[in-house]
Amino acid sequence: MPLESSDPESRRRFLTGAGALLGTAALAGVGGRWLAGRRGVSAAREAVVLPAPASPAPAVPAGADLSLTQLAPYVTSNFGFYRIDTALVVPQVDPDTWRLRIHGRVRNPMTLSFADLLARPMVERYITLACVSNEVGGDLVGNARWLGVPIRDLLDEAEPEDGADQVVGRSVDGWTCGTPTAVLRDGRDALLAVGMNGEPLPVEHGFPVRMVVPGLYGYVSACKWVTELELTSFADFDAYWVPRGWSAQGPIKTQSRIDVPRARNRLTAGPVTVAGVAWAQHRGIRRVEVRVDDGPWREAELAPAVSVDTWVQWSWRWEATPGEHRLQVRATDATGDTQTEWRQDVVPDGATGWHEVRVKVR
Ligand SMILES: Nc1nc2c(c(=O)[nH]1)N[C@H]1C(S)=C(S)[C@@H](COP(=O)(O)O)O[C@H]1N2
Ligand SMILES: [Mo]
Repeated sequence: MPLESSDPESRRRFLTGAGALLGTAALAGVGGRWLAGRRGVSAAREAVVLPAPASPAPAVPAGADLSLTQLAPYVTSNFGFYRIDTALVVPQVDPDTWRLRIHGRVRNPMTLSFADLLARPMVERYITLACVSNEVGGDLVGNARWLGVPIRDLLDEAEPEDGADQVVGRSVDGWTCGTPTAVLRDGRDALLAVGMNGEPLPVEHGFPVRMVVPGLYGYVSACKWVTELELTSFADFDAYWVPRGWSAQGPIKTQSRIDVPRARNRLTAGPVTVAGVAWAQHRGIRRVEVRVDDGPWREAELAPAVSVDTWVQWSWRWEATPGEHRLQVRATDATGDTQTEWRQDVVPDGATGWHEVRVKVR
């Protein structure tokens, strides 16, 4: 993922290139299983009937979505959700033959079928997912309503051994991510998800089953087409992106983005709504501030959010004066830490810095 460009298409191209290498390896091994039967699973997907959640998602509070043109909606549609993976060919996994093995350093290894999974009590949560290769101001972040089984319950049954501090999620195509066992067991809504916004997972988002973990970047937590959870340690195993220069640990960094106005928009002097999104999953956003041309920071208004696990929309009313201006934004998370101005590249563990937009006012 050494992705330099902010153009999503060039990211995709790079990842496709990486996928080509991976695909060759996968053909020889575990990947053969799904590539052999590649006739498409859209019919199987449409036949899936998702169970009602035992614990439904909280309602989206009134006002969570400011419904402004150009502002990312509070809930991202499945169609509009960013996609990042190394898969040259999207894995087509038959839910009837899908199995999840929980194994490695556990006292009780387990194997679950899709029916076993669907028979368990499901929870439904809004969780914002973000990519570590999202640049400041980038759009590799989205918020969906996920339906799934708490990973914590499965781990409790499998009984990890002491020292098994890493859970490796392994996809049918051989891709791996490494998640701290402690994070998966600390009570947050880490899910083995089967549903996304009321539908079975779209195939490109991991059908039939993927992981979703609030507060961690996708590359260390959000394994799509997951077929194994292997208990091991960080000392003993490096997941896919780690030998490629990325950090083994990937907690989400607090970020904020200006969606309105857009760069180089031409505005007229007078009141202008400045708005965007901010996220610090599992910590929550306490404050968003905006400033114009190095002036004083002004506190933006925060829209309500479902929980600390989602992003939040913000808005600020600006009395725009004629000329060229620079708008900047920064967020403070609920622990009191303010987003740093320090510009860091996405490698090795996520970009930092303030998003800014330059506009012309007449
Ligand atoms: N099997 C598999 N799962 C994967 C990846 C991958 O390359 N292969 N990429 C991860 C990364 S880097 C991110 S950010 C999220 C993106 O999930 P999405 O495509 O549903 O948005 O998936 C994660 N899960
Ligand atoms: Mo990612």
